[in-house]
Amino acid sequence: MSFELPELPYAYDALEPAMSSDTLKVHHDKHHAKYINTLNKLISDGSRYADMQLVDIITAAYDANDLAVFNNAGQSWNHSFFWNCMTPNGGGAPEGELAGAVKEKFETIDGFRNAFVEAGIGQFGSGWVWLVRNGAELEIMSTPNAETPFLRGLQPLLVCDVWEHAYYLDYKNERGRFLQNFLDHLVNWDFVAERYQSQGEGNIAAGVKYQRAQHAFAASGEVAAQARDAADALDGPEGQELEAARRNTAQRGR
Ligand code: MN3
Repeated sequence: MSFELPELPYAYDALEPAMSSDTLKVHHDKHHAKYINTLNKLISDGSRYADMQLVDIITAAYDANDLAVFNNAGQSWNHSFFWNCMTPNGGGAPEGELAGAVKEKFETIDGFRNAFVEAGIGQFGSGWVWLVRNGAELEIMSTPNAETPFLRGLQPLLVCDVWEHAYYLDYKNERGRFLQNFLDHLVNWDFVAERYQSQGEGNIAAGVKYQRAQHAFAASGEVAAQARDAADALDGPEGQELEAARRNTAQRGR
């Protein structure tokens, strides 16, 4: 299988001035494109990854500590997700049920904002800052380089790229100011709310857990706990939905 660079869901200049056209062009057309092109070379003919969906490649390469494949596959997925997390005239505060969950965890919207910015600034070197769903609860976390929360069973809801290439042209060394502007003007809360509501379809963390359990079950007749996980996942009401969702979301970068 070979992957294609997804088109941005808006024009290059649609996020100005919070994110310049120059930044978006280089970031999408050069950086994101390079990850996808490199991945395609690494997984071409005969590779064990050749027939896998993107999320399965990420999980398998991570579990096998296959860093070149993992980094390029992870970055391919993370960037697709990141583009969807932004929208022209975005930002502000979440609404409805998601707003309630944010307040339950962070007390106020400002509490959430401060924690998100702090986590982004605190990520040493390159990486990503995320809002994730951990069961019923929301969490903020950062990941280094190409890592992604669904590998740890956490459902990604929102991400901001804090690699320097994401903000240096516009904000120089001021990562905190970039994160403030991301929250003020760019966040696509409708997309985040949609991710938050996703239980079966779109719940990539559950999909990955299910997939890993299946692999473990196939690989060993002795791993009783994992076999039980797989059986539970298959028998559960969400089993079939998850399998379909895993295929869909792997392709859509969600
Ligand atoms: Mn980037």
